[in-house]
Amino acid sequence: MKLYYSPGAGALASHITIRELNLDVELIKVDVVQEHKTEKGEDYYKINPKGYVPFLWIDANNNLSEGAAILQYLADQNPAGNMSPLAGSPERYKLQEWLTFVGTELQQIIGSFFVKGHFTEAGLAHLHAKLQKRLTILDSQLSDTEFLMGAEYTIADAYTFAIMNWIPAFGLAIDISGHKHLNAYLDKIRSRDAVLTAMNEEGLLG
Ligand SMILES: N[C@@H](CCC(=O)N[C@@H](CS)C(=O)NCC(=O)O)C(=O)O
Repeated sequence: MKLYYSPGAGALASHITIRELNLDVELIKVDVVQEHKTEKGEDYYKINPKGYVPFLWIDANNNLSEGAAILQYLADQNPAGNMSPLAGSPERYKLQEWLTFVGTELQQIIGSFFVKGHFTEAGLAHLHAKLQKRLTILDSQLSDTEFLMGAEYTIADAYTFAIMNWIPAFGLAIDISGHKHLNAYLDKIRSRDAVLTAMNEEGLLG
């Protein structure tokens, strides 16, 4: 298998999961900001016509794009690693609810701050207010449970961390100081060995 990623992108969640589960996956860095080429100079659009990361090449006949799908595929490669409830279980649907929340709410709203110059002042204020509501949902969940799904650390946590990490990594002007449970949770995830390994491999530790 090969994971196409870009340093600090949402693909960090897949990278973390690979390290958590000791999966044998080759990592291939892609420039998705300017050239859309791999580090070997291949045209990335020929590999993944969508042009974005993450992208998982499984074999000559199978591949996956979209972070939430890739994360579930990776977790299912090592069920003993407990990063996802088993497919078909009621808990799996709850996990999918969280993955969808992270992908469509957190990732999309926080991603908008990369192009904040395109918004009016009122538009930006609306985005900030909307994001704070989403962060309150997370904070409230984490006041009751250690991780999003309860006591077990899952791919939904790796995904949340990867997206929330955009704020410090890219210096986004988003204040999360009012969400103490969320902050403690992110600190706990940041100190995991697999997370530090993946971040180090992406050159994110300075
Ligand atoms: N829907 C995709 C979105 C992935 C995405 O937006 N990736 C960004 C980096 S975080 C990217 O590669 N952007 C480059 C581009 O859109 O060309 C997912 O959830 O995986």
